[in-house]
Amino acid sequence: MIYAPPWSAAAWRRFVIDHARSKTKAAPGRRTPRRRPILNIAPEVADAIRDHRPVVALESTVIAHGLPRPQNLQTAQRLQEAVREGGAVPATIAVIGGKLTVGLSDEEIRILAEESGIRKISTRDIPLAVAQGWDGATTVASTIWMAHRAGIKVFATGGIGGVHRGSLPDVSADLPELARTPITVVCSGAKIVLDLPATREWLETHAVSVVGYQCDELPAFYSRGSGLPVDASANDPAEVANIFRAQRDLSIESALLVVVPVPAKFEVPAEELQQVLTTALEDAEWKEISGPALTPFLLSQMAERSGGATLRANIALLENNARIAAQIARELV
Ligand code: PSU
Ligand code: MN
Repeated sequence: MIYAPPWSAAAWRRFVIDHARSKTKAAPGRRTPRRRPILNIAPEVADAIRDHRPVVALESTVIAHGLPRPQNLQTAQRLQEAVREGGAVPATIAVIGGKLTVGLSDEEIRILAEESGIRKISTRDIPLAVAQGWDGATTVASTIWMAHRAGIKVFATGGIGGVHRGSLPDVSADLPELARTPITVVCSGAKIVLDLPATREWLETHAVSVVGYQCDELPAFYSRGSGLPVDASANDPAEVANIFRAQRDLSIESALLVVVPVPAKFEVPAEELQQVLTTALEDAEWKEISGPALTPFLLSQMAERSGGATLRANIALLENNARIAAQIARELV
């Protein structure tokens, strides 16, 4: 089966790519172009998509807000290399000057990693960012929104957002976006800072299939296990590709969530994390930190209080996921 992006499929992709390549010219007698490109796709990425070569999308919130400097910039570059080592073209995604950009330049990545005041852009922010010309890093939600519309089939990250703990209901926009975006998402589950059982239930309710990559338990990010079940296991990239193809053949519109445990030698056992986490959560409540600021705050607190162990685990799993995502993308062309 030929994989079809949404709306009028091939025509849409041609429109997006052709318009991203050449500057849109105004029709004679008109002051502004009738149609503007919706996505700004880097030529290398656009060529790979058009020629049906493997591409892996990467998010940028993890660069701008999820990791401390200078490890964030190094990791962003390492993730792109890991995708290339795995045999695919990397497409790191963000919003640059209001342009929805698929495939960032080295300079754009540096800006996201080093400048202050970079926004965190979720799906609801996309139209605001476009209209007001923002610079911003994209979350899992907004990254897969763009990646899918560019015709990319595989996305890699560290951890997805989920249902937060606490009395105020806070559910990441990552979850509803996973429920309506047909793309393969490779990650290491959701972070321990979240309510993992509630997140697992949400995925089930909204029909997002969860496949354990060489594992039969949902990983808990820094830890290899959570005690929560996956829906099926896959042993290699070809098996994952098979499941995604079945989803597309059935016109299922949700993502395929592929969960990969952190490499064993970087694992931080869940019991060790508990103390660190409890303190970080108390701190967040004391300082009244909530909304989009909560995830980055908890991550940095935990890295500090674990002597860097959570940070090393985070970087190791990101790289591992990027490499596996590339192998899956190769099976899907
Ligand atoms: N998990 C990480 N690091 C991160 C994030 C998740 O280990 O930086 C980011 C991702 O971009 C994810 C976002 O999409 O946090 C979720 O934020 P929120 O809970 O505000 O939706
Ligand atoms: Mn939130």
